[in-house]
Amino acid sequence: MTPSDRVPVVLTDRPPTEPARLVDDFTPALIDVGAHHLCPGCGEPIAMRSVLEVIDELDLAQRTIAVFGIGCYTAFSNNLDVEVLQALHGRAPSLATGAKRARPETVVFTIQGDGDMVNEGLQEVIHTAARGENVTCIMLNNGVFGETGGHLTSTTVLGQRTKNSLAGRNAAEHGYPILLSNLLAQLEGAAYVARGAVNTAGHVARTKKMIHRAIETQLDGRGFSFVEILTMCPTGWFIETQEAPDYLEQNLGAVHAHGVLKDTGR
Ligand SMILES: Cc1ncc(C[n+]2csc(CCOP(=O)(O)OP(=O)(O)O)c2C)c(N)n1
Ligand code: SF4
Ligand SMILES: [Mg+2]
Repeated sequence: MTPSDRVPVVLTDRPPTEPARLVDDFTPALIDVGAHHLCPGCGEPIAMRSVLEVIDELDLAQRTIAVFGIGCYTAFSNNLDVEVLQALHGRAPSLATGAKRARPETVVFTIQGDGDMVNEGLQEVIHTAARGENVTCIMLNNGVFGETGGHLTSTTVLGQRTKNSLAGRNAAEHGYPILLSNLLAQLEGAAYVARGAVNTAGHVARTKKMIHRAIETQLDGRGFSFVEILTMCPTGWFIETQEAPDYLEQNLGAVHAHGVLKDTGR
C-alpha cells in the first residue's frame, strides 16, 4: 500500500474541481505575509499562529517583544507585527530577561526549538526559570535539529530515527531524552508550566489555552511561565507529510506527555 492509498490526495493531472483557498485568507492579524518557506506539514507555523492569536486577542500587540532563537521558526522573525529581537543560539531567555527588566510594561516571550533551548542553551532557561523571571518561554519541540538536517537532540525519544541515529535512539549509545517541562516544573520560580501539541485540532485548541494562561501569568507578575509545544517535522523525521500527526502522537507524544504540569495561580 502506498501512502497515497491511505489518505486522500489532491490530484494534479487535471484542474481542481474546487476553487483554491489561499493560505493568505487564514493569516492571523499579527503575521504580515501569508506565505512562508517552511516545509508542507510542518507544525511550527500552527504554533506561531496560536501564539500571535493570543497576543492579538489580549490586545497586547503594541507592547509585545518576541525574542527568537535559531531554527526553522526563525523564518517568522522578519514578518511579525510585534517587536522582535534575535538572540544568539540558545540565549533567548537571557535576552528576554534583559528586555523585561528594562521595559517591565512590555510582554516578553521567546520562541525556541528543542535544539536551541535544550542542546545549545539549557542553562539559560533553567536559570531564567529559577530566578522567577517574569517572562514566557515557548519551546517548539520536534525532537530534531530540523533546520540543519534532522539530527538527534536532547529531546529525541528512545527508538526515534534521526539523521545520526538511523537505527533509532538507544540509551546505551545516545543517553536518555530530557523532559524539559518536567524538569522546569520542579523549580520554585516557575509559576506556570504546560506541554501541548499541534497534531490535532483538539490539541491546537488546548495549546492555545495554555499560551493564554502563560501570558496571563506574566501579566499578573507571578513569575516564569513556560509552554512546550510538540510540532510535526516530517522532513526531519524522514516520513511522509501526512503521516506526521500520528507519528508525533505515537513517538514524541508518548514520552513528552501533554498537559498542565504546574499552575501556581489556581
Ligand atoms: C552556535 C551555533 N551552532 C550551531 C548552529 C547551527 N544551527 C542552526 S539552526 C540549528 C538547529 C536548531 O534546532 P531547533 O532549535 O530544534 O529548531 P528546528 O530547526 O528543529 O525548528 C542549528 C544547530 C548555529 N546557527 N549556531
Ligand atoms: S525541517 Fe522540519 S521543522 Fe524545519 S520547516 Fe521542515 S518540517 Fe518544519
Ligand atoms: Mg527542533
